[in-house]
Amino acid sequence: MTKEETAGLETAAKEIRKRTIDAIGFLGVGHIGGALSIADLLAVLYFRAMRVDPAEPRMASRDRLVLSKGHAGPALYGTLALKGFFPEEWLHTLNKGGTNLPSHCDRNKTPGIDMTTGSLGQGISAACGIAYANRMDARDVFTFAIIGDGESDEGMVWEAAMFASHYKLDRLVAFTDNNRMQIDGTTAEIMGLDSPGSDFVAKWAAFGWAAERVPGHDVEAIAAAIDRAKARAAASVANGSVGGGKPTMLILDTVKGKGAAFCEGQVGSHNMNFDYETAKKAIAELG
Ligand SMILES: Cc1ncc(C[n+]2csc(CCOP(=O)(O)OP(=O)(O)O)c2C)c(N)n1
Ligand SMILES: [Mg+2]
Repeated sequence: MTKEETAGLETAAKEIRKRTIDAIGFLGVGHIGGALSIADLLAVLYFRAMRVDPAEPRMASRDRLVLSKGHAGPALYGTLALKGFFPEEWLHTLNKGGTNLPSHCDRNKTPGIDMTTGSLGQGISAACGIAYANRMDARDVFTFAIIGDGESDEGMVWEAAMFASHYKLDRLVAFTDNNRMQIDGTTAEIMGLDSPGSDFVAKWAAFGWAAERVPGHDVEAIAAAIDRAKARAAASVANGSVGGGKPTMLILDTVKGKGAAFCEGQVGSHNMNFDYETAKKAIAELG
């Protein structure tokens, strides 16, 4: 990746953060922590990795994204607005009556949203179905899915893990937003799934996935890891076995609330009240 490309993605991530903070701050409450931790990933997905067309949000040949941790919807709305899926003004209607942007993702309300989510565990399972259906329809598309580390406490996540490897869904590329915090505590104290000797990479690999750990705020590293997943899928096509390989899980080590001093690294950032003045100050600090 060129220096210019990296700088472009970093700028996109910053713009996504600004829109996310602005939208939630304008409303006064929301899931700011888990939204900000995926901004860099969303920048890489929508400004490099995914084939999407804002003018045709439902085009059959698009790559899909399922935001399984649907409470981080505002970060995806910031991304979709930046990409041109809908007018920026919509961001100030977040979670208000009659809005097209509910707090959690709804595929029937928002252009560019591929799956309704919010009930943790279900999104990754839906992503498996989408990837499987696209293969049946011989569509050359990738399905991406983002789950939370706390969400990974849901048994349904591991049912999806079994399904995807059994059916060799090598065009499914999933990410765990490993920000080490969940609703009211650290993952280490509530359900330590990523501890030395029994970590996320080993768990997903044991379920038959190609799994690796990636620094989650490094756009270049995220892009390279997605490129490797795409190369693996292309190799299985070259071998004459479309969809013959492993699904990919990238464990992104992230920081909850990344980029906003008023909430970064705090468990309390999960669903936080903050006023518009605080939002404006954090946006100015991003530069
Ligand atoms: C099935 C289900 N149970 C409980 C909740 C309530 N809930 C919303 S977010 C959350 C914590 C999720 O933690 P994590 O996946 O780590 O999210 P992040 O840190 O990325 O915000 C919980 C328990 C829910 N949305 N769905
Ligand atoms: Mg978390």
